[in-house]
Amino acid sequence: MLRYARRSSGLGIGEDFVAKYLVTGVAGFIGRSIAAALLARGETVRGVDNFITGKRANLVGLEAMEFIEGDLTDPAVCARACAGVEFVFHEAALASVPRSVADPVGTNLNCVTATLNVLVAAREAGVRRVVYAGSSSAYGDTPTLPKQEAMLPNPISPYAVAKLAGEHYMRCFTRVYGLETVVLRYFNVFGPYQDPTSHYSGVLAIFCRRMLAGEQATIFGDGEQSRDFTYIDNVVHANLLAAAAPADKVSGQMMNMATGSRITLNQTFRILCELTGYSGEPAYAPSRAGDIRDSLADIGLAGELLGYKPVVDFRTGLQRTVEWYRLGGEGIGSRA
Ligand code: UD2
Repeated sequence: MLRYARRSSGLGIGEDFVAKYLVTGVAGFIGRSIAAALLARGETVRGVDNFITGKRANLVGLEAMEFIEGDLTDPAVCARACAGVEFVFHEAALASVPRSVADPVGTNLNCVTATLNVLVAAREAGVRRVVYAGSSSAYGDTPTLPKQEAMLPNPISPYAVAKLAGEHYMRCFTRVYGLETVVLRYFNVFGPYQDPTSHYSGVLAIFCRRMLAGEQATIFGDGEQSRDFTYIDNVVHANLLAAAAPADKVSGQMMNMATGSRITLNQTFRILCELTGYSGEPAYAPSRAGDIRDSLADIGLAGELLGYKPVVDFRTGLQRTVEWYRLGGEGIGSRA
């Protein structure tokens, strides 16, 4: 029996269309990248987004996907999105530490309530597995490096609390309801399609855009804070592995998703000067509230449980990212 009927024509979604994969937050850069990889593999995909931070332009190239515009804080949207699917990649969130400091309630709603709604709908729809986008911010500002999964979480921003609550809900739904869940704790993901236009955007997207335009970038703090910046292809690769891995090995588990190396913002700025041709100096401004000093992952567990190894290193990823922004990728969306 063909469980997942494919749509019959190149235009529109036939009535028999049933997606095997749901990607939430599909108009965001991580969701978009996962959906593109699934479609390239010939999978049937449904995506959902409310465009609070996602961009319509990011859906260009994903026409083979069924798309639902809707908000996951609405249980009816979650039910529609989950109907018939086997795997959910839950990427939707209101990312950003400073955004959460400014609006903790909005972050809670779009991260915690939405995640709980997705889990309830997934369970009711008979979804097999939910793969969740966790955040390295869960570790907080503890000095021990690298961060290992067994360490006690110590979230220091509303965003970190909200993303961590989602992790707990995942594990709880596995234990209590038998729904398979896998948590990938992402460490500062970057790459093409990341929105560089908001002051809540990831630092590398902001820096690429500004430096390519010959504008000064601002470093918050002394620039000696460090991150395990993770190129998007590594995260996509890990998500596909997490969906396919045997349940007895990965269900109910949480693991770091990163590269296992770190770099300071000052060093990163210098590399970006080389890659973009920018020749000025950065401006320095006071540190942001809720900011973490150093972040570095131990990626041993993902290696053990998923067979994960980074597929693109930081410098190569940064080169590709700069090129994408240089070619005007932002807002165009058609460059894969
Ligand atoms: C946190 C998480 C990350 C992800 C992200 C989502 C940590 C260690 N990481 O990233 O995994 O969940 O949240 O938003 O908690 N900065 C500047 N200038 C700018 C913008 C940022 O200096 O114009 C600094 C910022 O103060 C921070 C660093 O760059 O020290 C990285 O900031 P970010 O917003 O890209 O990501 P971060 O680390 O808050």
